[in-house]
Amino acid sequence: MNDVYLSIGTNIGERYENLQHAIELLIGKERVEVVRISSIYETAAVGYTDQADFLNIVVYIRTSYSSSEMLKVCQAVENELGRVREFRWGPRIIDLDILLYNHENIETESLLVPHPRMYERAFVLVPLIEITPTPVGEQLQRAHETLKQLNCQEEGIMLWKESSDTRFMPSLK
Ligand code: X6L
Ligand code: MG
Ligand code: MG
Repeated sequence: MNDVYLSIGTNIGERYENLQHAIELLIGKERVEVVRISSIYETAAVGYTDQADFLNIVVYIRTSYSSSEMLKVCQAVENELGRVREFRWGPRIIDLDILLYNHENIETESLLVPHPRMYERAFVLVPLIEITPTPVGEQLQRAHETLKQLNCQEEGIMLWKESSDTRFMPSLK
């Protein structure tokens, strides 16, 4: 079994429903076990900033899929929600990125893990740290250390719905 952290973001349409739909699709994959879901954070767009605020979460899953199979699963979920590729860093219905895959460093043409810019992005680090209170391994330790140096208010990260709120994904509670 492989331990995998995914970052999920959305800033088009019914953002909350998009997150729920993506999680339901992940739960529906027979080789994926959704173990933990962070709170939902509303985050100012970075990269290309002239677009709507995002909702971002991090999800911890266990899966027998290889990293390249998991990448295909993420892309399938994006397609099932009707994602169309517009411009780089532009608005999207849903985006699923593999942050961590076990403690591996993966460098292929289609996949870089750990996600190359995860340590610079508060919208990734805040929910990741929330669901990894005891950081195990070099990558999570670095994530925790980096976050201490970021000011979440300056970074435009707002708690939008706490994960203890059982209206979010009641099937997991
Ligand atoms: C300099 C140059 C500084 C580029 C930052 C950061 C580029 C992030 C792209 C950057 C730079 C990205 C989300 C988002 C995107 C999201 C929020 C990206 C790719 N995805 N903003 N921007 N949440 N809040 O999920 O992450 S586009
Ligand atoms: Mg992304
Ligand atoms: Mg992506």
